[in-house]
Amino acid sequence: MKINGARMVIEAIRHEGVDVVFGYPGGAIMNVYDEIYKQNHFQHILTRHEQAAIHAADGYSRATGKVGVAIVTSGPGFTNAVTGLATAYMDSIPMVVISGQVPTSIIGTDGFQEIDAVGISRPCTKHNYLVQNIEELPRILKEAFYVARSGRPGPVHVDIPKDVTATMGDFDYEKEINMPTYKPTTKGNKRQIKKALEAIAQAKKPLIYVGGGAVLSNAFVDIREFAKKTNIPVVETLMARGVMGADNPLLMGMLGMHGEYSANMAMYETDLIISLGARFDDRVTGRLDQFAKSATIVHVDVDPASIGKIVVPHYPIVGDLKLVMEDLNEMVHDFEFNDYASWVSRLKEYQKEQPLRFVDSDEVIKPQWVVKRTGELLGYKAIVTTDVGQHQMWTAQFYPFDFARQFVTSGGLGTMGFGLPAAMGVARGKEDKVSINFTGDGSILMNIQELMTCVEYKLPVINIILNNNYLGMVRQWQTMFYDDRLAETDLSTQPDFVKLIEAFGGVGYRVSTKEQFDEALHKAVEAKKVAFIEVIVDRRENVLPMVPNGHALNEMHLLKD
Ligand SMILES: Cc1ncc(C[n+]2csc(CCOP(=O)(O)OP(=O)(O)O)c2C)c(N)n1
Repeated sequence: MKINGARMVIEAIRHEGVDVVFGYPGGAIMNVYDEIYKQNHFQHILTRHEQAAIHAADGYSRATGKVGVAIVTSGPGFTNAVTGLATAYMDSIPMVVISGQVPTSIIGTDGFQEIDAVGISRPCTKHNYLVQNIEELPRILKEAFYVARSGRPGPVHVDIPKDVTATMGDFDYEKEINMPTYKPTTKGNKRQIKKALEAIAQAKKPLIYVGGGAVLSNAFVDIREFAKKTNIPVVETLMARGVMGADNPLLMGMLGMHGEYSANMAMYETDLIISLGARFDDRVTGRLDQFAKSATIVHVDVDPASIGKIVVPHYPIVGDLKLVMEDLNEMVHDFEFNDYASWVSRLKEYQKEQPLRFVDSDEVIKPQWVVKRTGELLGYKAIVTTDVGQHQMWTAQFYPFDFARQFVTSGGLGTMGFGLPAAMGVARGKEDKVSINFTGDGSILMNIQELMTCVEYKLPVINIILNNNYLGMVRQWQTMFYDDRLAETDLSTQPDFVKLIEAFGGVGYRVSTKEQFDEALHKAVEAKKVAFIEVIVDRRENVLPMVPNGHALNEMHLLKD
């Protein structure tokens, strides 16, 4: 039976088992929307901006592990989507973004709402396609989902001209994937794994360094098992929060620019790094020529291109982390490991000497307190998203993450405006959890229009606005490194956040005492509606520890008593 190209898009989404699509219509994508109108296989959520549609699909993917799908129109619809694509790309999030394009006969003529979408998306997608004719559409759709989720995951963009969505063709979706130039390695090389284990067994101060790949490959149970079996301490990147679980005795905390003292010192002193799905980002390594100077490095990654890109490992292992961990856990029994007890206790001493802490106050609410308190009250019952800034770092530091996929944040790109739409995707994908978004008074205004989407689709996102009347993170750098010259970071001119959310149809609470916060959080959870809890916090609080730019990991600014 022949169907049109637009219907093929619907059928592909249906075959992939996707139950929600986020998007925004327009001229070039109308044929697809006409088919969306007629179908009942999946829900379509109309966001109020294309950037938000991509972030929502992204948040949905990060929380559920499924491929996120978003649909936008050509020209301005697509260009609005670019920040979302780049955000997902930097964090390797599996996603398929479908855009409409002007008809093939008009391409290249500067037609109305024409833009070179694949030209623009190339540097911020894993792969992209401009569909030339109806015959290749089914294959491209199938490949798009496959490429998005296989190997190192990432966003894939499919640009479809309007005449292609109108043309009738055969839809044969079941056929095998045949991509001769794209064959991701999944199984790690056993001999190499064995050699790595030999080195690990002989190290004196080995350290497991876990990154976002651990979340993407669902390897967290295996990593916990490996650490426990070998008694090797673990540090997590921002993207790996939750992999070990906050109470795990082997977890030395998050490392990096705002990492915990114990974690950064562990990385500074280790003689063997076991990097699991991490990419040695500059926010993690600090000054590179001082990083892990004499450590042996084992680097496991599904993407061969990311191995050796920043530091050259002694034992590279290419493979899907979950499968490699299964091998490691099986082969570990053949080795006699050194006793790491004294190394672990040394790091525990560091934790005791310089715990992650803040100076609490009864006069004014400290932002760290808000995060900690939310964790005490909700813990594993919440999935937590953030925007970008100080509040993001405090959330990473102080929320007690129990499991992978509990923390949804823009790491690689650091995109303000990510939090609210991503939390919508979480709320839709994880209906049994509370969707909490920690945000700043700067970030929340960047996609504020999405409150309307939350109201329309009953997405009960609770936004906790840590209101410091500043673009806090930038203000912190100005204070510390620019002699307190606060160029364009004062946000004292503000909307009435409570009235604002009420105007959209949500609920809002303004809070300036601890008691009020507890009550507001309780009410917001009960309300099951999109909510603001605007917390008036200490304006001048800084995120510490901090490794200043260009410094080594052991050169942290710490909190002074
Ligand atoms: C889209 C975008 N523009 C600019 C920045 C640079 N930036 C990083 S943090 C920050 C300040 C964030 O302020 P706010 O949301 O109020 O959070 P706070 O740091 O006060 O917690 C800015 C401007 C960014 N990350 N993203």
